[in-house]
Formats: sequence, C-alpha cells, structure tokens
Amino acid sequence: MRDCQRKISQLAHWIKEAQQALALTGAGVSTESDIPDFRSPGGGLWEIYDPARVASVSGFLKDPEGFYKFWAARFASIERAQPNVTHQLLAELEAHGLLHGVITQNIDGLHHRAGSKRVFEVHGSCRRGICHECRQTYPIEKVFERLQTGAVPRCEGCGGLVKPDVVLFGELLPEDFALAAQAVTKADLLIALGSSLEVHPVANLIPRAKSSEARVVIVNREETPFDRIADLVIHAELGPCMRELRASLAKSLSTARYI
Ligand code: BV8
Ligand code: ZN
Repeated sequence: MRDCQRKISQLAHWIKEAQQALALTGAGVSTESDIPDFRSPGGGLWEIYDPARVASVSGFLKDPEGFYKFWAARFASIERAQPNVTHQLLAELEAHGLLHGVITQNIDGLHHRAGSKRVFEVHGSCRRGICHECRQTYPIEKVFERLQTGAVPRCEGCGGLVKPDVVLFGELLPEDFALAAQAVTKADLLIALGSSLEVHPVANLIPRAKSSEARVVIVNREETPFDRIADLVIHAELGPCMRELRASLAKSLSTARYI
C-alpha cells in the first residue's frame, strides 16, 4: 500500500493544483455497489453473456426476448444498488470546486444519486426507455411493467421495439459525448477510474486529454491499453484508494462548501 499511498498523495496534489479536473468513470466504480462490470476476469458480464446478442443493435432486433432476459437481471442489480465511496467522493470534489464534472460510461445513475451535478452520460442511461423506430421515450417503469407481463415492450405510437435508452454497440453516442469531448480539451487533469478503456470512441478521450496537455491519471485494478501514456497509474481496488484520497484532501474538503 506504501507505493499506492505515495501515488494517491501525488494525485491529491494534482487535484488541488488543477484548474479544470475531470473524472472518466467505467463499470469498475459500481462493482463495490454490487453491479457487475463487463470485463473483469472471473466475474465480468461478458464472460456469461455474448455482447453481440445483448449489447448490440443487431442482437436487440434479432432476439428482443434474449436481450431483455439480460436486461431484467441487470435492472434488478441497478435498482438495489447504492452509491459507494467513489461516487460520493467525486460529488464532494465537485461541490468543493475541485472537480469540473464526471464523464461516465455507466448507465446506472449512481453519480447523480451521490449528488454529482455535472455528469456526462456518454453511453446513455437506463432511467428511460426509447422506441428504436420513432425515438419516443417512456419512463423505465413502463418498460418494466411490460416486461413483467412477459411481453417485449413496444411503442404505443408506432409499435416499434422499445429499449433502455443506452448506447448499444453500433449505435452513435449522444450529445453528452460531444460535450464531454469539448470539456476534455479544456481540462488540465483527467482521472480515469474503473474502466478497461477498451470501448471506443470514449477511450479516445484519454489521448485527446494528452494532446491537450492535460495530466492523465488511471486508477484501475487491471492494466489498460493507455497505461503507457498516463502520467500516473494506480493498479489497486478503488474503495481503499478513494478513502485514502479523501484523507489526503481532508483539509481542502473541510473548507466551506462553495459551488
Ligand atoms: C460507435 C451497452 C459508431 C450500454 C456497451 C474503434 C476501435 C475499435 C472498435 C471501435 C472503434 N470505434 C467503434 C468501435 C466499435 C465499438 C467498440 O468500441 N468495440 C470495442 C469493444 C472493440 N464501439 C461502438 O460500437 C460504439 N458506437 O462507435 O458507433 C457509429 C458510426 C456510424 C454509425 C453508427 C455508429 C458504442 C460503444 C458502447 C457500447 N455499449 N454497453 C450498457 O449496457 O452499459 S459496452 C460496455 O462497455 C458498457 O457501455 C461500458 O460502459 C463500456 C466500457 O466498459 P467499462 O466501463 O470500461 O467496464 P469494463 O468491465 O470493461 O472495465 C471495468 C474495469 O474496472 C476492469 O478493468 C476492472 O479491472 C476494473 N474494476 C472492477 N472493479 C474494480 C475495478 N478497479 C478497481 N477497483 C474495483 N473495485
Ligand atoms: Zn415508436
């Protein structure tokens, strides 16, 4: 832990120095809220489910029943989940003006629930459903009710298939991604937390930050393809790291809250 402590205090120093710090989070920040991630060896969802069937447009259209079997299990874990120390610390840093915002690939809404205000949901969110044909949106509860009857949710307007409003493989990313990319060009510190950084175009935000002269820090249990260009890499569990980081920033976090 000694080496990790040294790196965490370096990160704390860079956070205090930064004019515009941003966090980029992946599914690894929600595993401690009991939401499984995708690629962790020995537990990731893609070891059980085929992403081509349950996370791609073609899979959704070919077998909506199979798609929704995956999603029903996922909804259940998301519904039970509570924000953890990583979500809470990022919200605290923002409230104290030490973090500009969170770019998240996660669709679980835990950053909002922890109190983060500026959240770029670059892979959408499962708070609503959307018709694949006419883009009509529906409260996710409606999608749920339909699912409970054993039927696949369909649009009341055009009869098209309704899916959770998340970005599937082969789908374009929402406006939030363009806004996040703009924010990255203005950032001087980008902190990637709990992401394998294997999914594009979000992963490209790392080299984008580097080319805008920002410092890049990666905190992840496993190696990532961008470790070699990062300024600081910490391969450790996020929970203990974030508690250590909160302790290193205690003084800055104890000052009066200002937005
Ligand atoms: C698009 C649905 C264009 C939402 C998902 C360039 C190069 C190569 C490929 C491509 C490319 N450009 C486009 C592609 C294709 C594709 C892609 O990237 N494929 C890759 C995988 C080969 N990208 C797309 O299709 C994207 N769309 O490009 O459209 C286009 C152009 C024209 C016309 C139409 C379209 C769409 C990508 C979004 C796919 N959606 N899922 C959902 O269900 O969430 S994928 C899935 O991966 C999720 O979205 C997730 O957000 C995303 C990233 O995963 P991570 O968040 O990083 O999670 P992962 O499990 O991988 O890693 C977690 C890490 O945390 C692990 O390393 C683990 O060790 C660590 N960890 C876990 N617990 C802890 C921890 N660390 C510390 N402490 C812990 N406690
Ligand atoms: Zn419709």
